[in-house]
Amino acid sequence: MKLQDLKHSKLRKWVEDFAALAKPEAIVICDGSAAQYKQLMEEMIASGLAMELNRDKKPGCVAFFSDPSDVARVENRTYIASVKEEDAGPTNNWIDPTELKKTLTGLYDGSMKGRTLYVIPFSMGPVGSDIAKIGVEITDSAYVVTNMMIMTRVGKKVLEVLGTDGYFVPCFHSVGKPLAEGESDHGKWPCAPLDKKYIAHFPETREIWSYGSGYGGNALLGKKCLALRIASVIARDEGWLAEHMLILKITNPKGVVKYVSAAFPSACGKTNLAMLIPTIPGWKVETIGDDIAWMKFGKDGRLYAINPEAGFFGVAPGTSEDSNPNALIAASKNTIFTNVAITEDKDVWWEGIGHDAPGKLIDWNGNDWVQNKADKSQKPAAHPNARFTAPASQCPSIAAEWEDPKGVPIDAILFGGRRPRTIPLVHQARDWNHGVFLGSIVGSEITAAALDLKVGTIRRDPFAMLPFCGYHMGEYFKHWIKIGTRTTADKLPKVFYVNWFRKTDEGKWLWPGYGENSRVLKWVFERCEGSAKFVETPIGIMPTIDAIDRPEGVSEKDMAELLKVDREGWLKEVEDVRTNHYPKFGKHLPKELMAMLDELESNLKDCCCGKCKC
Ligand code: O2Y
Ligand code: MN
Repeated sequence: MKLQDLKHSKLRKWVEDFAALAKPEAIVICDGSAAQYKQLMEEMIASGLAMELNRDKKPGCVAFFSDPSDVARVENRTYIASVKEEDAGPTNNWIDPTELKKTLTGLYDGSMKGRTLYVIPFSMGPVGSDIAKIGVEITDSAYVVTNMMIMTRVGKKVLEVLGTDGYFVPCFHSVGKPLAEGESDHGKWPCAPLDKKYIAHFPETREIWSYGSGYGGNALLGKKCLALRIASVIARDEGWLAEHMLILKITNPKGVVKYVSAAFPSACGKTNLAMLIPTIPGWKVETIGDDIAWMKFGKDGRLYAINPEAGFFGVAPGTSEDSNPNALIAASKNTIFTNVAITEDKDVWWEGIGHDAPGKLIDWNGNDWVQNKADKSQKPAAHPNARFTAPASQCPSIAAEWEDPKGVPIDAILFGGRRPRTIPLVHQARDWNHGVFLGSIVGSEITAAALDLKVGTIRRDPFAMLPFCGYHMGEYFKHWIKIGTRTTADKLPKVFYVNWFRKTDEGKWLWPGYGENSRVLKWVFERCEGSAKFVETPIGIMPTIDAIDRPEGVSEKDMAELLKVDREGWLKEVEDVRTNHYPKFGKHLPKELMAMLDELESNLKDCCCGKCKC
């Protein structure tokens, strides 16, 4: 397809204007065809940017290796450039939009010299669905194009829906590495230095401008940028929810189905939960999505969720037969691997894959690597944030209705995070506003030194949306409260807080996790049906000690610990929320949440012994 083939005059002019600024060598319109995907891959393999993997072991798979400075989302270079600083709120980086556009226009000037400008028309959500949103990304990275072809729906059908004047979210992306006359990348990953990287969002005009990074969430602009940061603003204005949530389907032995969405901060196992294989006989879990949920009210007053994505951009290290066999199958063909290690027979390997490295590897930096288990300081062969980009349709646990444009009716919403202490295995909110309170205090233990945070401390990540909310988080809390007034209480999802990450004082896991989490899902399911055994406690509704069958290795004492109300720990939690967390939101904090905090404190103080579930 050529630029002249674009029937949408505004889109054509937008591309022409950007091309005049970025000065690419050529312009290609992405039609989304398998032939185009193949051609781009072949070009990248020929140029040395990509490595074709073993055709027998990993058919249709390729590996890429990024620049060491470009390996993950960069939160400190991510901006919400609202007109007023106050509207971005205390949890986002803000720059005046006029100033930021001036800086970025300067950087985009000539940034695509020697490169091809690709135009990617993409749909978040099934093409043509009422809930879907269309974006168009301009990029100079064929790696981005091929990843977008897996992660979203790209091409001609999207242009047909756009017609001659349909609305699209405009997204600019450049790797920020123009080529001089005759220069080539020589197979090296192109990007700009950290201080030149910008992931910018303009919420009022609903634009995304990204520069300098070719990696993941910084460059695949449909995902975190459109489907969360910009969509959260659209959702606020239109009365729905754009959330950092997986969606799963649970079927009980009688064939009754419930749909659950769950928000956990990044690196808390959302993909594993979304693809879980239950250990309890007769129960089935299927996948609708692993990262993002858009939830809108149906005519029946219930919240319906769609997964706006078409693929998984999953973390490879730690993915194994034990932790997530479905993800391994999803990524066994037609998959793009980034920053994994490569075996001598051109297969992939990463730390936590479930078997030792088979002989000599090439690590993600391109160096020879031989596993030395005795050397505790040996650098990993795969980058800890190495990824697989795999089509969702290849996942064995994908639900038949995963692309249903109506979405699926949500029965329960789970919040959670890594909390080694205090937070029990599961508790349920008494009502919607209590659920909003639980979402607002979500936190997770820092497991790796990052973002200047100390390992072992708790980072609050409300609704797991801290890096992804496109506006003031206090106003986002208000939006959630308002959503609860839009229907009757019986139609709203029930809200739960789960914690698979409890540890003993000696640092041993109290709960085995993975497939055994199905026991907790069963209690959630039965609470939605009204059949589960429960008890009211100062923190909310909890299972009785015998309501959840114990997995092997979990003693009665462990279970009591997992389901205990730790009054002292919770009072410290209240204190932390009151002094460190809530004050950040100032006058934007909804009064309902402060009232919930006061009620929790008085419940804990009124409790007769602090141990019982009175
Ligand atoms: O590091 C990146 O660029 C990707 S981050 C990511 C990818 C898939 C799903 N979730 C996340 C996240 O950070 O929440
Ligand atoms: Mn995520």
